[in-house]
Amino acid sequence: MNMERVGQLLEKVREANPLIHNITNVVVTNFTANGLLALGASPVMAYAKQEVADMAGIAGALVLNMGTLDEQVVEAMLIAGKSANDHGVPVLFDPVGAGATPYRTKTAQTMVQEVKTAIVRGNAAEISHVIGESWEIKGVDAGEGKGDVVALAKMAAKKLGTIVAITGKVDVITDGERTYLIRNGHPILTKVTGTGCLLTSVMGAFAAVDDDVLFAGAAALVCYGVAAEQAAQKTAEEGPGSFQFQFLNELAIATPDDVRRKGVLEVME
Ligand code: ATP
Ligand code: TZP
Ligand code: MG
Ligand code: MG
Repeated sequence: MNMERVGQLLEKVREANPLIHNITNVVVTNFTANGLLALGASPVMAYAKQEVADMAGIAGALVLNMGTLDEQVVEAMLIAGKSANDHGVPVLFDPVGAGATPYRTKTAQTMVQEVKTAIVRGNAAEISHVIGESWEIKGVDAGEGKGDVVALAKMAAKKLGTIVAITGKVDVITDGERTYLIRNGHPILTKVTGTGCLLTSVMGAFAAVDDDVLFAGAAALVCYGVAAEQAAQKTAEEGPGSFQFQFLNELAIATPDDVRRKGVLEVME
């Protein structure tokens, strides 16, 4: 039943071709735009403070990613986020590297205070630092923290009043009450930069087409993980370069039936 719905949502994204406004980092910009296009969404990157309110207001979702911060980007994110809130546009936030430096941690905390987010997605370390808990972190990669990721996600969701997704070997998404676990994906995703950032934008595309943002986020995690598995099956032995290209292909060609057959989505009571 759930997997049927995941497949339907994938089709809905492709039919609706939602406009996704991204304010993201310089590392992943091109990969993110190509990944959204492959999936069937319509990406736009717009940063000028003179236009971000207008762009966010007409988007299907706004994705704020703090991978390469500076003062102007932060100002633009706050303007865009507030406009999205005013227009009922879901805001997704990726607190890249929160905890790595005080500036990143402070900015992430400001963002979740000033902007009403629909989904915050990050690794366990980033999410823990957004809520003021400590978790080992190195740069933008999560350390091998030992905490309970489900408990952390629920605590963050309740504290921030938003849906929280923590990704890694297993992905967790929760609104603090309902929780899904997703066991798709492949370790080679960790060898291509921007696979987390693109994922947050892909979740934006799913959130843009369904009001049940928790399920839409879970569906995005399943589809993304299945596309990665299919790409890895064809290219993992060659290495991350071949995988990266094939992954874009699989975002475009993975079918609702692939997702139904290979998706692993658990509901936690
Ligand atoms: P990090 O900086 O910790 O790598 P990130 O922002 O890149 O974080 P990830 O947690 O790597 O985000 O998530 C990106 C995608 O990679 C998700 O679909 C996730 O399920 C997948 N993924 C990450 N690690 C693994 C793993 N060991 N096995 C399978 N899939 C994984
Ligand atoms: N440095 C700043 S942003 C960035 C790097 C390497 C990309 C991080 O991408 P992801 O998706 O979190 O791996
Ligand atoms: Mg990663
Ligand atoms: Mg990341």
